[in-house]
Amino acid sequence: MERTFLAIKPDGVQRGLVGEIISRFEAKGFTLVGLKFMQVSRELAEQHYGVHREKPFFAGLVEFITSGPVVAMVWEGDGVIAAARKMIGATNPLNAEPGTIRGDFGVDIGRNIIHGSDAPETATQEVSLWFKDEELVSWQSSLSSWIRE
Ligand code: DAT
Ligand code: MG
Repeated sequence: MERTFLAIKPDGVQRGLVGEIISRFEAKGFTLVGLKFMQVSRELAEQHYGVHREKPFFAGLVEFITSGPVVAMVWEGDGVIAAARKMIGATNPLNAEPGTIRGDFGVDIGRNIIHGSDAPETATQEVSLWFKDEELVSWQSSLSSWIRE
């Protein structure tokens, strides 16, 4: 079953958007299989954003993601990787459509509330970077037959 890694960034936590954001993925019909509230180390931040190492915003990005607690999550369901990216919206919240998380709650690319894996390969990498196998729980909601045919 497809899984993706999502993280509510320090701005989303500080602004009290944790419940709202989790509610959206629950209501959509995806399944939460991993969840932790944590302070991100510099090492984890640099690994997670390694692809952006050469970018001018890299130092600020690492500073920001380590500036306060985050909510790290793994969500499961067919199509969850692409659907979560759509629900999150464009990287710059000013370009993100209303109805998306960034479109509804953000105005600044450096405070864009939530991270979501962008493809199957990165989802696999990020899930294993952030979670140990034993921290992930396979389960099926009793509502599943009302969510998928
Ligand atoms: P996304 O988070 O939509 O996958 P990304 O992978 O291109 O976007 O960049 C990772 C994060 O880096 C992004 O959420 C915010 C920050 N970022 C990206 N481009 C930026 C820029 N031009 N200036 C400042 N921060 C930027
Ligand atoms: Mg990205």
